[in-house]
Amino acid sequence: MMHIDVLSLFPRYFCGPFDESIIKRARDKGLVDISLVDIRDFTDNKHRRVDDRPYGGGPGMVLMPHPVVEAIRSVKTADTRVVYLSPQGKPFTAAKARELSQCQHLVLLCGHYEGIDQRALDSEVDEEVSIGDYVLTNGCAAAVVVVDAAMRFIPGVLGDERSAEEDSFEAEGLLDWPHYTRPPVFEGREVPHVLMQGNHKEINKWRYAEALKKTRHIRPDLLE
Ligand code: 4FV
Repeated sequence: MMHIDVLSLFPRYFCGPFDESIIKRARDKGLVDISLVDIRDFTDNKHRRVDDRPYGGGPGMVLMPHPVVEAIRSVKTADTRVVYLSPQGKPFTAAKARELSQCQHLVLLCGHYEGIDQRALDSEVDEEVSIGDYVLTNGCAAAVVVVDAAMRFIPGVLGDERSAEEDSFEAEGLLDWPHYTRPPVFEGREVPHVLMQGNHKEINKWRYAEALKKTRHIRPDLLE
């Protein structure tokens, strides 16, 4: 079973995303164990302060090193992978999601304020990952994205294993083909006939062609 510790200043942030739908079912089925750690529980001052002003000046506050390293060390073992979510990280991809899904123990460190004291990162973090080139109010949202994407690669999490294998970006690295279901005609718009004929060779050819067309149009970079 994969064990994930999510370290943040807002453990309650995760109550919704981790207690619904596929993630909830996976936890209930014992396919993954997710624990929420409050970094503020590891402060060394009676005011439970976790942030302070940046050396060298500038706007905002910085997360202090002590509570961060103590929080990480409180859960870290020999086979732990510590991932810090930050805009300075490597772009998060399906390949990274699959890689992280194979970890026995994953620690996700969620930033806040302007960032975390670099000495804590140098001391305890294995890698930095970014979910995109924009700035969030805190790293918790990024941790939800990483947990959700990684868990889909854990056998038994998705109803049908094929789903993760046939994902966008997985099969051939293309965007997905268009999907249709009943009714056969909706507001005058019909379902493409090839999908109604039951000829799976023709269906797969059509789907691949549609995926390629969409990828060329929306994400030509994926074809390079
Ligand atoms: C982020 C990202 C992100 C930066 C300041 C939290 C925020 C605050 N994390 N991918 N993009 N983090 O914007 O992962 O500390």
